[in-house]
Amino acid sequence: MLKSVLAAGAMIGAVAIAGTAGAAELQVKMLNQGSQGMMVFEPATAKLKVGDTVRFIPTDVGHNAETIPGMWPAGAAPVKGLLGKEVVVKVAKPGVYGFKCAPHWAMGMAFVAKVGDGKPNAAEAEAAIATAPSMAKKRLTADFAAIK
Ligand SMILES: [Cu+2]
Repeated sequence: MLKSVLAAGAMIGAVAIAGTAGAAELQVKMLNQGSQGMMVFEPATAKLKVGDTVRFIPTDVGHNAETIPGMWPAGAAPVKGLLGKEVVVKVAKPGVYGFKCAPHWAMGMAFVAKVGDGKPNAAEAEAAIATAPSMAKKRLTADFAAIK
């Protein structure tokens, strides 16, 4: 309970109105140490509107943000950010978007966004948790519960 309250607070604090047609930008930090543990995206989950953007900020070096195979809406362009570089992703289609940090995927470094109702690929994305490394599986299971 406390965990979800903290996550919600962080999310509200990080969403800034971008000025165009109600679209918002969510800032996600890539951290060596966050409130939920080591090697994390913070926040680790979000519920977004179609047309919002997510800005991944490498607060610590050695992280990237890229598409998790099987956790991406059909027709949305896959993302592969460079190590230590900011990446801005516009979520233009409804669905569930999973991002991982490639160097820390085995440690469970992942971020999941539900965009709109998430339905186009929600079931498929959740099923893809089974293919993740064990630490990622654990975090993703909690992340998917948080965006329902
Ligand atoms: Cu990382």
